[in-house]
Amino acid sequence: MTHSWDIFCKVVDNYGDIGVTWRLARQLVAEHGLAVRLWVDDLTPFARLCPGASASAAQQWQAGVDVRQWPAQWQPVEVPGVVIEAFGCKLPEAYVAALDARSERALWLNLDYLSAETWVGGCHRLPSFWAKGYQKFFFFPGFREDTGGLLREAALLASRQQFDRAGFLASLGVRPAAGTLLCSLFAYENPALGSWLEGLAASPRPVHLLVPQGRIEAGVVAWLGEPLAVGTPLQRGALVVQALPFVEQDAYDRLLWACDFNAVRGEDSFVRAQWAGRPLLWHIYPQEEDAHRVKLEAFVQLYSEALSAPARQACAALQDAWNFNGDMASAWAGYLACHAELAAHAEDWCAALAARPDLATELVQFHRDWL
Ligand code: TRH
Repeated sequence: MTHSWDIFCKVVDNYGDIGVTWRLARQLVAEHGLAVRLWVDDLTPFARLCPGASASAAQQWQAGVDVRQWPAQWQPVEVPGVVIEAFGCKLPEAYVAALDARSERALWLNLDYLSAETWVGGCHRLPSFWAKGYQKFFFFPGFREDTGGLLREAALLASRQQFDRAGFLASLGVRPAAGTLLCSLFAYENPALGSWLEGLAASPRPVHLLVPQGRIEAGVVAWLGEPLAVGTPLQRGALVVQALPFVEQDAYDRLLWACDFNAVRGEDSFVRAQWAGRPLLWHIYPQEEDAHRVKLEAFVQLYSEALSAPARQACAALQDAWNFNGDMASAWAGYLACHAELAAHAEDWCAALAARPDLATELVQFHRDWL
């Protein structure tokens, strides 16, 4: 049972909780030869990321992962050698009791949220003591050497290099005019959206903005002043806006690779945009009392260390305006003035991150060391 892992996922909202755990589960199976059960309390978002999946099956196999509906009434199951609770979701009491009672110790991990803040390194791999002295370890993803790294499949960057961009875009009905800056937009509702769209429409370089269906769409439609049908481009000044369907998770990666600039949100799309090697605009998950400001600043600071002062300033101004309702039109103009440097930097940043072990490998190694 040391080759069997359980991952527990509670969907708080949106797609990030399942997005991260589904990706991790697939990679542990495909690259580390593990048997993985993924327990999910709400399979509806899962079926959107993985269109072949059922939103209601008690059990299903997807990409070699044993996907289970986490039942409201927990039924006893055998506890495997490794148990991951994602983002502090609470395990069923009966399951914890079975974990405690297991004759051979099992490794219990809490996979935490991603942050570039320096305190993360001090908490990564730390144990906390549970009832009966059972240890649970905190495992933190991250950008720095002293963290658990980021989810990255072994073939990810090579696949990006070989990717048929024109073919992929044509399959979505996207035909950007020559010289256009192709952008994608995935975000929560955002009061700064209007000023960004104004800035894009007035842009000296034509912009083609792809908008997968989701929470930002209503704001785009309000700014356009007319409905936006999936696939039909609408033009305003230098800006073409085109709605796309919500695509499956691997296709979303390709969408990020295909674009010159990506607006992303949450945790998982944010990481995938970095593996795309393109400049990104991060709509960080908003927290009470602006707690996300510190997290955003920590990332921007780390990300910008190797940039010239003007590019660093342009990058910070853009992220700040987007997240805290600033003037996106002027922040975008500032960004465009540094676009070449920021585009080159995005590739360098991706390469530097890729030189580190990925999160799944770090988890497997941690388990080996613990045994
Ligand atoms: O959806 P998110 O905002 O998710 C989360 C949750 O809200 C969570 O509670 C919170 O803690 C976390 O953010 C910070 O953003 P995220 O993490 O980027 O997840 C989106 C997923 O959706 C990601 O796996 C990519 C996927 N996706 C597709 O598969 N197809 C698409 O067309 C798009 C736009 C996204």
